[in-house]
Formats: sequence, structure tokens, C-alpha cells
Amino acid sequence: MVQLQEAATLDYRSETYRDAYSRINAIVIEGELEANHNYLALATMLPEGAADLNKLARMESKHMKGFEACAQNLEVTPDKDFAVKFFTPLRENFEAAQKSGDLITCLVIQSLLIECFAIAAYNVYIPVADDFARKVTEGVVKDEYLHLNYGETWLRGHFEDPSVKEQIGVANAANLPLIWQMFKQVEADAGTLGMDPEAVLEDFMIAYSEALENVGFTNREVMRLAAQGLRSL
Ligand code: PL3
Ligand code: FE2
Ligand code: FE2
Repeated sequence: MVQLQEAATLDYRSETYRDAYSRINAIVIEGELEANHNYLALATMLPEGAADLNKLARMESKHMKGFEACAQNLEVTPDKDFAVKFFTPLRENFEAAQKSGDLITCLVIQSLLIECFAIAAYNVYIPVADDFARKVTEGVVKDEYLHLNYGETWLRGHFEDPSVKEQIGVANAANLPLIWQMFKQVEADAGTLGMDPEAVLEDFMIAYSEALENVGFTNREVMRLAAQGLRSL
């Protein structure tokens, strides 16, 4: 059971808060850094989208700098080792897909799964963040919707190709369980920061199912994709 802190009782300077922040903030910084790498990789895989994708990559490194400033503001040292380990399974899947030229899987991992994770976490964090971090996060989350939209739009544009639809399903089954495992690892720390982990999960599922519907899946197919993620846990 996660102990949820009331926003009104949060002490941003306390050891407890700053200890949890050292991991959550590191995850966010590492996530933004890897997102930068992933969009640079996507730009090489998708030459006609290179200009746009390079722009998204630049936005991600700006996000990273913003969150680094949040840590400095609270005098927290981000736990980089923890964050690198946290992303390893997902990063390895992205890199394997990149090596084999599997553009669909790369888009599903970065532009659907990671962006939906970020959108859910940032929206739940904003109302309980310190003033400095709230302003940073509000600016960032607006960009993340654009990133999600990039993935949705590309996949929708190729959805009539049956191999695309099938590959989205394969990528979903292999990577959605990893997102679940990632949630589990940080729910206690998120609770210490006043974030409701259940709300993050719900917001994630809402954003991800909406994305799949926008891509072209029927409601029943979306439910099946969501359940597939759970089955392989
Ligand atoms: C790409 O633009 C953003 C990549 C960052 C993704 C990281 C999001 C993570 C957040 C950690 C928050 C945890 C809350 C989970 C509670 C169950
Ligand atoms: Fe970002
Ligand atoms: Fe992003």
C-alpha cells in the first residue's frame, strides 16, 4: 500500500521528499535524454520525417535541462544509476528494433508508450509540484502531446497496411508489460511526492487507449491490446 502525502503537508526540503525526488527526477531526466536519442534514431530511419523528428529531439534535450534545474533548485542529486537501470529493458527493445530497421516498434515504444507515460506522470505531478518544478513541467507536458501526436499521425497514415497493424500488436505485447513493471518500481516514491500512483496508471491507460483509437483500432481491439500487455506479466 502506497502512503500518499497530502499536497498541503508536503515539505519539499525534507530528507524524505528529497530522497524520493532523487529517483523520480533522475528517471525523468534519463527518460528525456533517451527520448532525445530515440528521436535522433527515428530521424535516420524515416528520412522524410527527419526535419520534424530532429525538432522533437531538440525539444527533449530542452526538457532534460528543465528537469535538471528542478533538481538543482531543491538541492537534490539525481540517482542516475537507478534511472539507467529503470529504462534498460525498454531501451534494449528500442535498440534491437532500431538495429533490425523496425520503424513501427520504435514509434510504438517512443511516441506512444513513453510519451503516454510521461503525459500521465507529468499531469499528476503538476498539482503537487513545487512552484519552480510546476512551471517547468507545465511547459514540458504541452510538448509531449505534440510528440504523441507525431506517432499517432504517422501510424494512422499507414494503418491500412496489414503488416503495420500486426506489428503494432507485436510491439504492444512485448513492451506494455515493461511499462507496468516500471510503474511498480516507482509507485512508493511517487506517493512520497504526493502523486497518486493509481491516477498515473489510469491517466496512462486513458492516453494510450485514445492513441490506439486515433491510430485506427476499434474499441474491442484496443481492449485486447491492453489485456495482452497484462497477460505476459
Ligand atoms: C519523453 O518526452 C519523456 C520521457 C520521460 C518519461 C518518464 C516518465 C516518468 C515518470 C515517473 C513517474 C512516476 C510515477 C509513477 C507512479 C506509478
Ligand atoms: Fe520530453
Ligand atoms: Fe516527448
